[in-house]
Amino acid sequence: MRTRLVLLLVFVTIFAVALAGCEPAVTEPTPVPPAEEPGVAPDVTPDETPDPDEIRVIEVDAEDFEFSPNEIDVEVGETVQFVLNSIDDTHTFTVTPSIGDPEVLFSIEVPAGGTEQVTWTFDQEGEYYFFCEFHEDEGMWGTITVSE
Ligand SMILES: [Cu+2]
Repeated sequence: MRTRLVLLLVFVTIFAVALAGCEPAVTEPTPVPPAEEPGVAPDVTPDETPDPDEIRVIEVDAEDFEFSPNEIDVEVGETVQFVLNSIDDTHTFTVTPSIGDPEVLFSIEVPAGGTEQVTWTFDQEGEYYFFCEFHEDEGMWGTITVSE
């Protein structure tokens, strides 16, 4: 009687273990990967932003009572960034609509060794004038020709 019970227990145990051991193999068929949409790649749109409002940078050196360049051509409607580099002294880059016109459109002052910049859009054609407020009499001036 006792041996039977032991045998039964052993049998049950073996059966349970066998069942448990089989279970994964039976209930887990070969895992099918969920629909992962292999075509979906990270967003890789090319970073190519065309800039219609491109700003032209014009560097102007102020040195020895001269601007270089001292003749600048600009198209009507063009936006220009002037970068004034002062080499040897404090200078200004002062722009008027024409020679002798008291109206100052803009003016930047730069100490020796410094750099300043100003961005301006020329909406009207004309012969603009620029000069250094300190050294105009020494010939420190130039022209900006704005044309179509
Ligand atoms: Cu000057």
